[in-house]
Order: sequence, then structure tokens, then C-alpha cells
Amino acid sequence: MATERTFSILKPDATRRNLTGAVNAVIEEAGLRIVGQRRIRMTKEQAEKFYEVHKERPFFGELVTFMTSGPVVVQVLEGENAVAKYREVMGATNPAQAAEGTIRKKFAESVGENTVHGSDSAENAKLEIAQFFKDSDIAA
Ligand code: YYY
Ligand code: MG
Repeated sequence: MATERTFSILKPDATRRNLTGAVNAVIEEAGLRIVGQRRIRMTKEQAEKFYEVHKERPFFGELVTFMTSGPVVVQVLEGENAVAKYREVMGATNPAQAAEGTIRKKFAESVGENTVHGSDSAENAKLEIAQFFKDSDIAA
């Protein structure tokens, strides 16, 4: 497997609790490199577009409200098999089901406020990175 990139978000529950460094330590300990990183406030339009695939789901409104409730850190992570590796490091969507040692097991408060986003495929990673990063803001 060649070097690959994935897109990550440290969600508002992470910035609110001052956990961005602690989460980044888990990411880096797993061997993923943070090659792009920016702290932003997501607009409602950005959050709606980002989570468009979930727009018919009952939790969509709450999800958009949460993602715009405070700053987030958007990131590009790079490494061997980065998409699958980061999904593993994140843990299950519901922190109650997340494995020991994962970010969501360590830090997440609920399924809705689950600390991190990670792309679910290499194809989506490319689209998600392009939504938030210019090539010149990524340095490997
Ligand atoms: O990729 P991942 O974040 O693990 O889960 P998704 O199924 O893509 O859902 C995106 C996002 O939506 C999830 O991180 C929290 C929220 N959500 C929710 O609030 N309630 C659910 N039952 C499922 C997902
Ligand atoms: Mg997802």
C-alpha cells in the first residue's frame, strides 16, 4: 500500500475541552503525519455541504448545529494506508462501542459529539481535502 492521505476534523467538543494536542498525540503515535492543519469556524453552509450524504437522517440538524457550535481543526493526515488506519485509530462512531485506546474511547462524550471525523474512503478523502485545503497549504 502506497502512502495515502485522509481528511480529519477535530470537532467542537475537542476544541472546547482543549484536547487538540492530546488528540494529535494519538494521531502521531499511530504513525500518521499531520501534513496540513488549520483551525476554523465552519459555516452552516460548509457543514451542510460536508455532511450532505446524511441530509435525510434524523440527526442531520443537530449534527450541523454541533459542527458550527465552536471552532474545529481541519487536517490532512498522511501515511501508509492512512484512510483505514485513521478509521481504526478513531474508533467506532458510538464511543460506547469504540475499542480501548482509540480516540473516541478516550475522549468522546456521545455519538453526536464524538471528537473526530475521518474520511471513509480514499475517493471521499480527496473530495473532503479539496473542500478545505489548497495544495499550497499542505506540506509533506
Ligand atoms: O464516519 P463516522 O463519523 O464514524 O459516522 P457517520 O455514520 O458517517 O456519521 C457522521 C456523524 O453523524 C457522526 O460522526 C456523528 C453523527 N451521528 C449522529 O449524531 N447520530 C447517529 N446515529 C449517527 C451519526
Ligand atoms: Mg462518516
